[in-house]
Amino acid sequence: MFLFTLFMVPSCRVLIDNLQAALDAQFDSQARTASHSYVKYNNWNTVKSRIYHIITLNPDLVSRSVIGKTYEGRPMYLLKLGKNGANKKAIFMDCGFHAREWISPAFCQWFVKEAVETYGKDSVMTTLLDKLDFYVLPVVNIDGYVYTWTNDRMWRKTRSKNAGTTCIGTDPNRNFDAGWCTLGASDYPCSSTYCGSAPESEKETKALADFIREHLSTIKAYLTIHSYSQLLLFPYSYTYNFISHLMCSYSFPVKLCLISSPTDPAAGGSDDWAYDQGIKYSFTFELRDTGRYGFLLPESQIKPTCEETFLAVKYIANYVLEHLY
Ligand code: DDK
Ligand code: ZN
Ligand code: ZN
Repeated sequence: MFLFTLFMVPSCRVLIDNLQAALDAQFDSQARTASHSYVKYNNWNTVKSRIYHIITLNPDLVSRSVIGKTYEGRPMYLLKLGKNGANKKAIFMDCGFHAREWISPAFCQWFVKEAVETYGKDSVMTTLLDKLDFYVLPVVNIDGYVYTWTNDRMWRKTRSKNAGTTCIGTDPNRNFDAGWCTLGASDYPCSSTYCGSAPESEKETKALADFIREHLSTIKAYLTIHSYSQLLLFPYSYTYNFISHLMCSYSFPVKLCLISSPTDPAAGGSDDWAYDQGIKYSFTFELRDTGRYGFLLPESQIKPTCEETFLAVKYIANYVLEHLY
């Protein structure tokens, strides 16, 4: 959202004047070990082993499948959470579309942990997992995520090669077949919002879209987790929507404002595409913060961010369960 806004508005504003200080400040948690922690940012290897661990400990609630491979050949793991049951409807949630939005994969991990820990204790979560399945894709753009740990913390796109240029990558959230590359996306491969050579040109977006197409009869909600801005966005972003809804709802259990993005079009997004497939509860989350740290959100904010977002996801899931269609 942030970079995109820069293109759209005539004037710019410096949000972070000392980037190195912000880079250092993100690792402010006390626990500095190589092992996994839910209140730290974890690299892909650590996330991967934690996924394996959680399945081993909760075989009756969590299972794993591979929905495809990334451009660089990494398996894309999809977790399925829920008690075994017949004809269950499902909620699909993904994290880590954009490599530098580290709080996003942190939330998907938190969600899985919190769901299995509160099953059998919290009555709402117990009902949710008894009656629904959650498909959780913890990191969509794994290659990009790895690259932010090894080379460039601020990388956003995939890591695929583009013909005729040395510029790398496509914006996975401009790569879906929903008004593809019309508004708020670039057809220039060097742009951070490059839409790709065609809809689903990226192996990662193709794998995600294929899975959703194959499970359309069961998937009733699509949630995609990004940062930052603290917004909850609903379709469409591929058209100018002059009916702007801004509701910072008081009944909603989080401090998030719900908007459709009328002034900031962004065609080719997964939420709009999922909505067009008939999934009527389709939302993009933009987690903390509002710009103080931006993508470099300090680790001390992982817990509060995940707690408030968990409430929101639980609330939406419960609503979907009570309004099955
Ligand atoms: O992809 C973006 O630029 C942001 C998340 Se960083 C979301 C844009 C609005 C929703 C796109 N359908
Ligand atoms: Zn964003
Ligand atoms: Zn994003």
